[in-house]
Amino acid sequence: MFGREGRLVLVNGQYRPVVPAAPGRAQRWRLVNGCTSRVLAVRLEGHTLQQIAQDGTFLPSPAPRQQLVLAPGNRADVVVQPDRAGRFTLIADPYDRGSGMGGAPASTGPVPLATLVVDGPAAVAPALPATLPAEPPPASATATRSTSFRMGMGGMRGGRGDAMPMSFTVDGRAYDPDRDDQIVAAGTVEEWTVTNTGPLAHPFHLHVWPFTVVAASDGRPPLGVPQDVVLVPPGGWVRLRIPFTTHTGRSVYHCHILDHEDAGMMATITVR
Ligand SMILES: [Cu+2]
Repeated sequence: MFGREGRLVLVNGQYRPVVPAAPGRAQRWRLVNGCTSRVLAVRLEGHTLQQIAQDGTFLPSPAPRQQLVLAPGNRADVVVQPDRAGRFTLIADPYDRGSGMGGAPASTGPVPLATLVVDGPAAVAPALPATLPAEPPPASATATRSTSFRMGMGGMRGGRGDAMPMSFTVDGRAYDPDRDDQIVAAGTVEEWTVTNTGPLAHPFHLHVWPFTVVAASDGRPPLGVPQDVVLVPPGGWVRLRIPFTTHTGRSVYHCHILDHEDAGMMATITVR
């Protein structure tokens, strides 16, 4: 129900690798949450992560983060500037993904991911640029649309005692690649409200057309730049602005918890 989480979290295929660094020398890390279900709330002991990009596009300016929350599929570029020698653990803190239908909480951790080992002669860290080449978000939308992630309770089938599987759907329908779920007129900018009717957070991922988050029901401040995965809080919603101005064609959107997607929490979108 929560999506399977592996026993180990690997970094570049390695278990708790060492990342060498020199004091004062900046490193750019491209963090990708490639986990099937786990939300990674990442922090580096003794350091502030300077986030410069999300899902491959620049933020307007470097944003200092004590902790960076990455849903499965999310990416972030961060600059790490160690200012002293020492060993510092990169940690994924427990993150509350909500709960399952029976109320069991979905949270694990903390998980040590890697160790930054800083030693050697000190260098002077260059200053980060004050502004970054961020794409401006679309100013307004010309159409609205709603869609919802739904998780249904399993149960016993009428008297025969067969267990019915839980259902994972978009708008109550399991994925059918031959069905058109959303048809969008090419050239429009749409505002989508993506709701989550269940008690567990689902990461929404739209292929092909990046979106800018306008607001979220949990009050998270939007990043204000295009991204392609956003966590929809339990019993909540996110509002997205999506320019369908670059490509026509057919694609999909889905929950980025792979077990949910595989069970049917995916839908088609056709832009024409
Ligand atoms: Cu999901």
